[in-house]
Amino acid sequence: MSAMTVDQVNVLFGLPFNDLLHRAHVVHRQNFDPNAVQVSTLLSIKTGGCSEDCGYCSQAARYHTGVESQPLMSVEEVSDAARAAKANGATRFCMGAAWRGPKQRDLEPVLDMIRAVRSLGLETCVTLGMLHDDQARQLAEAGLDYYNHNIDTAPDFYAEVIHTHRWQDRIDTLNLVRQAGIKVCSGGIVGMGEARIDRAGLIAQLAALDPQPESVPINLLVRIPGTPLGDTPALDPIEFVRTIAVTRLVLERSFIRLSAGRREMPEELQALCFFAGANSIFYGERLLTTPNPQTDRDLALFEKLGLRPMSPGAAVAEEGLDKTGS
Ligand code: SAM
Ligand code: DTB
Ligand code: SF4
Repeated sequence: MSAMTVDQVNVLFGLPFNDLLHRAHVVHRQNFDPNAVQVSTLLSIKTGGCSEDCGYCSQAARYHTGVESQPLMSVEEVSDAARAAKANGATRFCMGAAWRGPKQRDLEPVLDMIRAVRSLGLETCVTLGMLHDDQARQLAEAGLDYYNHNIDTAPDFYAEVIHTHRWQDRIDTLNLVRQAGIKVCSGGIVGMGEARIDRAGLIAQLAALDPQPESVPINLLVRIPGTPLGDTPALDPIEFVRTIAVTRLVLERSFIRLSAGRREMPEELQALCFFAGANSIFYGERLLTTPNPQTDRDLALFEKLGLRPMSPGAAVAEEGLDKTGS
């Protein structure tokens, strides 16, 4: 679907639930194997002590969240973690650093990590904050497959949550990533106290990226005590499913990752999200600083739902693709 206005996206949010889920599922089947889920494992390669003030984040130095700062890991430690992730069935390895953006002396070891993870036959993804100059090109040269950089929320709501950088700075980095030929992973967080129109704004902005991001993580806020958003009321789970369904309708060919917040989601809620068009997860017992579901629970859920992990690079699966949408 081509880019839509915020109001058009908002209309989709207001559809009767059954109509919305049916439409989203038909679009999902037209573009993907509905029973295959892309599986990524996340590792925090540098934790805490971040200069930024993102109101949801456990790693901002200014909030007292109990997260212990840890310096950049060694290439060997990262390689070991990637090998273990591969042995557990992950096909993509995502490395996250709590930086506003990397300094050149930080970037060099990260380039080595990318080469090392790639050499194991895993897809690579990093999320390092804002990039400048030719950092994106250096990442591309090291063989990076994906750069994760979330626009997080609608432009109008952004300044309610983050004051140390601007929404437009995120877009500027995404443009550098795209120009360097790296695939884009960009999504956002819901459940931060935003209104539905802000969720529509987030999705409309993601859809307006040209080309649209290959991967779209939808995070449900993990409420971290000590952060400004630590006491935010929970988002209604049905509204969360609607968010996934609308994202599928508007970003027809993007992978939609059911990201943070899965640990608090009952199986039936996750199942509805997979039906509504989510087809990627973080797999492994930790996100960055908070727990993710146990791997045996995820495997049991896959088994119950007849889902299977997707092979790497299968952006549009030929097998099982249902052009009729039936
Ligand atoms: N520092 C880099 C940056 O901000 O881009 C990379 C790491 S940052 C932790 C990556 C993303 O994780 C954020 O943009 C946000 O979307 C997500 N995130 C962080 N804390 C979260 C939380 N408590 N709940 C849900 N998502 C969160
Ligand atoms: C994304 O969209 N979600 C991930 C990853 N990209 C880097 C991070 C989720 C973080 C959840 C809170 C934590 O563990 O600190
Ligand atoms: Fe820093 Fe990223 Fe957390 Fe913001 S989201 S405080 S930039 S680690």
